[in-house]
Amino acid sequence: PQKIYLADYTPPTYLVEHVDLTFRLAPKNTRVLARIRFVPNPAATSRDFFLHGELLTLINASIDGTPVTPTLVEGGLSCDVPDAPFTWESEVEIAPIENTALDGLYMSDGMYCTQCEAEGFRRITYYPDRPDVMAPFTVRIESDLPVLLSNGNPADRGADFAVWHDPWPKPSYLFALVAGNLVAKRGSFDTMSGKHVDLAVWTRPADAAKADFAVGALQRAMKWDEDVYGREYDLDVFNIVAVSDFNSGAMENKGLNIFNTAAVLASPDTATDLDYERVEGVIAHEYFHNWTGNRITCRDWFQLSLKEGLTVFRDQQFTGDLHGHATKRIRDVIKLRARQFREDNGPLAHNVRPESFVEISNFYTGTIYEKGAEVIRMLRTLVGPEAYAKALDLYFARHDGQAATIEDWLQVFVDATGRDLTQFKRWYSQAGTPRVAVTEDYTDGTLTLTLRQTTPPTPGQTDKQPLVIPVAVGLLNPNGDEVVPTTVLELTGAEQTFTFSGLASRPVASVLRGFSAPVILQREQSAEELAFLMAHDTDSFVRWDSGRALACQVLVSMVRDHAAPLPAYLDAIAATLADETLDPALRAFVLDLPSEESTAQTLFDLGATPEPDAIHDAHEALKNHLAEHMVTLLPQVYAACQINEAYTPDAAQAGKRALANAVLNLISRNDGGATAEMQFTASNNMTLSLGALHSLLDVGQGRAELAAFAQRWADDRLVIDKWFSLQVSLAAPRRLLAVLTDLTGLESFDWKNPNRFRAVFGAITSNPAGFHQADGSVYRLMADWLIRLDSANPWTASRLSAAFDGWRRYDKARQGLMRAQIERIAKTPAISREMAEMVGRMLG
Ligand code: HT7
Ligand code: ZN
Repeated sequence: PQKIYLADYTPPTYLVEHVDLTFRLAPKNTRVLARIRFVPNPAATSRDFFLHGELLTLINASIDGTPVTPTLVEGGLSCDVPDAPFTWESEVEIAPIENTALDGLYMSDGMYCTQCEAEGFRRITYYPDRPDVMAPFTVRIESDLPVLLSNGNPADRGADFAVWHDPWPKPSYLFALVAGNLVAKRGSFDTMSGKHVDLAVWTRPADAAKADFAVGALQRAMKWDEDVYGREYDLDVFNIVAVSDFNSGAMENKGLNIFNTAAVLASPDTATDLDYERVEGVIAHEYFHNWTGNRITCRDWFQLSLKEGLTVFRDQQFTGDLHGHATKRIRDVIKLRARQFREDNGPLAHNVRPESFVEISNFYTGTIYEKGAEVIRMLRTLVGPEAYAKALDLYFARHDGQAATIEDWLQVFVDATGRDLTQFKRWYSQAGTPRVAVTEDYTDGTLTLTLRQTTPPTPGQTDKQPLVIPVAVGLLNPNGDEVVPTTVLELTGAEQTFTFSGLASRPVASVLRGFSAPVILQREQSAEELAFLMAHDTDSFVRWDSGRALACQVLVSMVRDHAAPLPAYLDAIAATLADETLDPALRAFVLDLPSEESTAQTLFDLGATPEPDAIHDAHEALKNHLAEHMVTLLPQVYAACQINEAYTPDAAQAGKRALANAVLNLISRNDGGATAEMQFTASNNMTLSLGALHSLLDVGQGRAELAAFAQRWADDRLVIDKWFSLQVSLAAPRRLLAVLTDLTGLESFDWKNPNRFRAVFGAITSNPAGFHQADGSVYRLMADWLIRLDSANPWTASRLSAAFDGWRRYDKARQGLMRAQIERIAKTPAISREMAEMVGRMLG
């Protein structure tokens, strides 16, 4: 497949002044009439005219009213056109009902909806489908369905048509259309300049009661963006639509966000506390795109992180401001390490700004999103919050209405602060997770910290240059008092030393506070020192991460040396759990052990070949040791976490429920699941029900509860997705194949629905010992299903194929088995371009 290179960028030959679209909706034969005013681009180097188009049947085309016969080529058409402004008209036919890829115009539950990012608009009509062509759109929808929506403001409505006008120039990937039998939960927002905005969250009638929370979340996001970034909304309406069949979480189409039902619907009995936080976070994320993505968009798809990294950073700030920065940061780092570090360590590693791709859809990754956000967080740390705010004001003022680049983004920081960012820019062009080794020396009241950075080679990039790494450090004296508050050390060389003098005694250094950079810290620390930081550090991130580092040491020695867990570790966990001055949410996090996947990576980094069953057994054994060690403490903590008030998803209640569920998981190892059964029966919310079910399955119980759960929630697809996931992620490793076979044989396993498919095959990565069964049976089953899904929905299939990305870490036999499946996928006739690129990269 053909690769596209960043270096080959050329400006569009024609720009678009205005677009008029008419949709005559019908499931099998929708007609799309386009009237587009083109003008020559003075910045262009040629006058070639090419319009993207895929899976379209061209009915007719004309230029300035004269019929033309364009040349149809793969991926679009070309045509002789004037070297002057002209009006292009075309009519095409498409079949939304046959669109199982969910890209372009498709149908879900009888409703028409669209997904155009990144390159779906070309499946709707012929158009220069690239983000640097921005235009105002007028859209007429003809249908007798009751709700007809598009971008912008409503302009006209009749019995069987609606017209929408979007005055803000936008790229085609932000186009959206929805038509269906929907109901609205309404609200409003008065902006900082007094403009009234009507808000609506549209759902199927059966889901109406689950949309209230989303309206409130949207209002909170709108207010926060005004207060913190000075960004005001710019249309009269803001619509959100919930769709059951959707490839990702949500889409920021101008004025008409389209959401996966999983990312917008919430009610106490069907959504967990984490779901609530996610719903609010995704709503905020899509809303924030109105400025960082829509008003200022990307010049080309290589700049994807320009909008995604920045918008993730903004939604992280928002959730932290609303619900507490400590827990938010820990959650984000857990996700970053699981998703992005894994990617950076394997064959799919790529730059935050890639330099080439076959399919941009394969680059909606942890690196573009989460590492992109980390890069912006570092920039803010380095320049300080005031300079960051000044640079952002300049960014909005300078680039509003433009399609910008990473260079434009960095230049506003250069201009606002005078700082040279030449070296910092390497974060965008160098893949891989840097390792920062820390050594220390204490002599005569002076602590010398030596920091050394290295970045391992990644595919196509062997030579790595030093990066600018902000390392936030604080020092504690042996009593646990902070003697040097947080100081940001700027590591720019391969090796650098930093001194702290005038110290009365040898301090304990707390390093990488707040996870100030997306790096792996390499530091020899004794169990005592880690336990000390767990107990005393003022930085909640290092406090938690010290517990993680200790757990990691314990797990490695359990796997490698069959050692018993260190008493110092068990005591430190018990002390943290018993500390009632600590936020329950933070106490819950110390019980959250590193995943089996991360233990496998740690062992691999230490030169060992990870053995998935041994790792699984060690994790189980450690949980049993913890349960035994805290046999009297656990029920006390559990009792203290009970809540008598009505359910709210706020941080205080959510923290207590998180702790109750974490503790319950260990209690179940002591009481065989008796307390969990009681919690399941008594629960009136999904957080506690699911927590109880999880604990029961973990100890081999819960069959009756699983059946009751399935019966109660049979009509709620999102809840049944949880039911599927839980069984896959918690299956005993040797039973996973049977569980998968049973689940995929159920009538309710609607494999073409991305949420359902992900609920099963996305959950496999949380069960590594099951996935890596030595006979390769689960690899084979997974590959079979990926091939099947690829024929219907390449986007979701190719993303899930990344489950195989760690294949080189394992023993020769497993490597061979995994490689065989990856090759089988690669050789499948008619495999999609998306999947071909993914498996090609994995085989390297
Ligand atoms: N910007 C949106 C990306 C997205 C997407 C990409 C490819 C295929 C389907 C998709 N749905 C949404 C979502 C976001 O980051 O906000
Ligand atoms: Zn986004």
